[in-house]
Amino acid sequence: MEQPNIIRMSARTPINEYGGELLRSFYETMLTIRRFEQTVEEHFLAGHIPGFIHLYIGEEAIATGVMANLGPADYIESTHRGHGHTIAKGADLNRMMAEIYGKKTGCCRGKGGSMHIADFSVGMLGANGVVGGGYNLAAGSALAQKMQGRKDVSAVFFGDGASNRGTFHEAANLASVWKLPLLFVCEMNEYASTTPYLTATSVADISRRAYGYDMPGIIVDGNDVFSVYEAAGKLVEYMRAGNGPAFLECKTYRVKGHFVGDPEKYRTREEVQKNIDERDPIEGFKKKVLEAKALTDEDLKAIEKKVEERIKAALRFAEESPEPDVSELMTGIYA
Ligand SMILES: Cc1ncc(C[n+]2csc(CCOP(=O)(O)OP(=O)(O)O)c2C)c(N)n1
Ligand SMILES: [Mg+2]
Repeated sequence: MEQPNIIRMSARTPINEYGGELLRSFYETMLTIRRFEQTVEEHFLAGHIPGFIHLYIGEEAIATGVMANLGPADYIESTHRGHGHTIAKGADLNRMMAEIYGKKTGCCRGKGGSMHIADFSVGMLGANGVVGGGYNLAAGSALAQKMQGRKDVSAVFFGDGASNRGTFHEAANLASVWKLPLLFVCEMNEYASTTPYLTATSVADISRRAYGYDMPGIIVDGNDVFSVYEAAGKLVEYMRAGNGPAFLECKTYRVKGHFVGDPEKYRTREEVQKNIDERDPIEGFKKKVLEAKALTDEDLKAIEKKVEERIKAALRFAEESPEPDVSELMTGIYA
């Protein structure tokens, strides 16, 4: 029998060989996502933000490691938990925050909110409130890239729960048949809303499904930005060479509730705390770079200061922006 082309890997490059610029960008991106979301959480709970909020806290290494391999001409499709992907792809923080506040200056003129942020200027084609709604859109953007003879790729992010939607199988099959440059990035965070992973999914490793569609897969610790970066790098290189789609499975954990306000009756506080204490991607990164003496405390502090200023500015921008005009109520509607 043929061996499945699915492998497990962790980062092999010594941290000192990454170069200071890349290491600083990892820290800045992860910390920007973390602080942006903590700010959104605080202001949502204070009643300043309408709608629903799903937080990506604890999963920052995935968006950061994948996106460090992509440029503005590469496309991504995101999920209902999309702030991290959007920030890592380079969207404007001010316009993102304004969108979450439902303000006129938001990147979708305040009509989309948290679950529908898009910024085409950086190749971020959209968050998506429909679980599993991104695969076929990303297959479309990958098809466009291929037909235009570009070396660019598309990536679709999705959760363990979303991997059980039929849309996954449709897109994976077509991407394989047409050899589309489409990276499937599974964020295996152990829960789909209130449902623990193994009670609803047929395989221990979701990446095994890649085998059925004849695409290579890599499984990594999704809380280790170095492993995500290196694995995604290999798969993106494979796709840019015209070999077709690939699958990256990132093992992570959703440390926050499914949405802000989730009573979390389906798991214990101890389980959550253990993951926070032992697997936090930002704390893990800091420990590694400081131990390797690849960055100093001062390097980290300078980034922390810059991030705080950007978050404060984004919040101020959102708060001070006007509400959309009533006259815009019926514009931008496809019917
Ligand atoms: C088609 C569809 N079915 C159900 C829902 C309700 N829903 C929103 S998020 C979610 C769970 C998604 O879990 P997963 O894909 O693992 O992503 P995670 O929330 O863990 O990041 C569900 C069932 C939805 N939004 N869309
Ligand atoms: Mg999940």
